[in-house]
Amino acid sequence: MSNVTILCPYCFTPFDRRAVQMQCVNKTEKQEMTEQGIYRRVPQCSPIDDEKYNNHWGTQTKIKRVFDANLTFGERHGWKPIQAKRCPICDIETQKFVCPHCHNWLPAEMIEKGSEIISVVGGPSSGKSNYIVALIHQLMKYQNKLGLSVTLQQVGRNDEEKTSNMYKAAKKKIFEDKEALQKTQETKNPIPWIIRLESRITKKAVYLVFYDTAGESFRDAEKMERDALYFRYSRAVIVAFDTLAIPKIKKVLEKKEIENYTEAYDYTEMWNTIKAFSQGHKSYKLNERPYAFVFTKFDAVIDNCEDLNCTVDNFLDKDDNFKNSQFITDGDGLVSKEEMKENSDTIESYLKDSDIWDEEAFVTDIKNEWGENGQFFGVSALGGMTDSAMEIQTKGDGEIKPIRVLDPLVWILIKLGDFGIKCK
Ligand SMILES: Nc1nc2c(ncn2[C@@H]2O[C@H](COP(=O)(O)OP(=O)(O)OP(=O)(O)O)[C@@H](O)[C@H]2O)c(=O)[nH]1
Ligand SMILES: [Mg+2]
Ligand SMILES: [Zn+2]
Ligand SMILES: [Zn+2]
Repeated sequence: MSNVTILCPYCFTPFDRRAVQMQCVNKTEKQEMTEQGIYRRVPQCSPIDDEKYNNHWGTQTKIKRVFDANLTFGERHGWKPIQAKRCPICDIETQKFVCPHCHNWLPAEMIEKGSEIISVVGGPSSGKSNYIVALIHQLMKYQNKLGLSVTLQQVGRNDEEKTSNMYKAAKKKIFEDKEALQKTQETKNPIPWIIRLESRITKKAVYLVFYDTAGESFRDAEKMERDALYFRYSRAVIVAFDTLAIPKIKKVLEKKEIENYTEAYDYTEMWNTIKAFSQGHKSYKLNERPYAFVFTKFDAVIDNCEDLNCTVDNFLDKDDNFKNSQFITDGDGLVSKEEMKENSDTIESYLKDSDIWDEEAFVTDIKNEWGENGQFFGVSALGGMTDSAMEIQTKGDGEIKPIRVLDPLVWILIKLGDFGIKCK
């Protein structure tokens, strides 16, 4: 435990656990007399300009003082948990850990137990934002079946930026107001969603980190520099592809006058970026890590299968609706690796077939590069299309039902191993 490397989910820079820093949390004030002889209240420990923090966020705000943790011998070697430390200025105790590179607040357990990260990436309009919310929704709902405990992290610059609160707002929008999330605005510094998954059985933990970047930023070479860090340091990646942007599917929907109100971008761009990065950095051995290649908005494939020329039998339940994962629908709660593999093979066959999706070069490329470490998934975050007002077109009882959104993550956890996922 002594020399564990922590990967900061803000700046994506790894650091040795022993280099962690602390931040003062003293909120008390004291009386101070001004030059005019008037008393005023000032903080006991005044916030200061912090270069690292301001550089990260491109701001000029003052923050509470950051200082070295000065770990004891036992803490350095991981024999003892890190105790609260006293601020060198005000002598008040704090247990708030921050990254030594960007001075952002990090979850205490990340420092205590190390961090491994799974990231979610995707091109513009690939459905990332809606997918992550649906993924969290389903994780919260089915964590027991999977033997996981899921915690939305409570760190951030302010309350709104804490994952738990970002989720609360987004969940209300999708699941109560039944509206899809809007296109993400391009910002210099997206806020990471940080979700901790811990196996109740083996106690192994991993952080699911999603930077809600506007997909456009993956297309900009300069920003790619930073985004490349995701690929370099993530143990596994979920890559979202926009199903509605596959040319064959686009054409069929247009012919049926089914309007896609979201602009469709070249869905292969993200893959080409990953491939170029992987080939340019062979030593990172990216293709030895699990990559889940996820076709989002798969409801469109199920609902238009006849026009799309494809048989979707293994995706259907007995009522001919898009079938959810077996561990959810079956009483035994066991994960079926076989079912996931079958679905992947089916998607692969659609891609290869010139009468169906006609994307042979793309699929062959992925298979050549990633082999068994890549698998295809078809998921639906919203369960149906959205209309011009972003309202989700529901079916049946009118509830929003994400389908198969957990599969990519479950497959990754099985691949990474030791998460105690029970399989058939
Ligand atoms: N049919 C269907 N449409 C979806 C689904 N999820 C998202 N969409 C549509 O796709 C649009 C884009 O989804 P987002 O989640 O905003 O995609 P994004 O990748 O975050 O996009 P950027 O923020 O622009 O990069 C949404 O506004 C919906 O109209 C789904 O599960 N099914
Ligand atoms: Mg988005
Ligand atoms: Zn950092
Ligand atoms: Zn202080």
